Amino acid sequence: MAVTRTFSIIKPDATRRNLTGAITKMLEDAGLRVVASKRIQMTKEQAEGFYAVHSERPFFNDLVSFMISGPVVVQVLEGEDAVKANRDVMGATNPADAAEGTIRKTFAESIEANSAHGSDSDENAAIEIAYFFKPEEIVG
Ligand code: IDP
Repeated sequence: MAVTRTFSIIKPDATRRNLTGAITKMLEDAGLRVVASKRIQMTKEQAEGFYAVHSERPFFNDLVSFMISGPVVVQVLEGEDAVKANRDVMGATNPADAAEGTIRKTFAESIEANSAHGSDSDENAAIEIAYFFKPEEIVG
């Protein structure tokens, strides 16, 4: 298994409840290393671009409003098969379906305010990392 990178967001519901450290510890305990991290206030345009794949979904406008409702922490994570390791510890999109011990089962408030984002493929990880980080901001 190769060491790869993925992209993570600690979402506004989690930063509002001061869970940045708790969620980062769960990511680290899952074998992931934070090689870039910054706390930002996303603009509406940034959030719309990030979630463009969902632009036809009924929840799109609410999702964009939620993602700009407060600060987020964007991170690049590195580890063995990082996309899978991150998605495993994050848990299912809907916290009602998420396994015990996952970030979303532990912290998510709803299917929308579900505390964390993680890329779903190596290809999307590369696109999402480049959307928020310059190469020199990533220090492995
Ligand atoms: P993922 O974040 O688990 O990969 P996606 O299907 O890519 O799930 O959805 C992106 C985000 O959109 C979710 O994390 C969640 O915040 C929001 N979302 C997904 N499905 C719904 C829904 O049915 N209602 C409201 N928000 C949703």
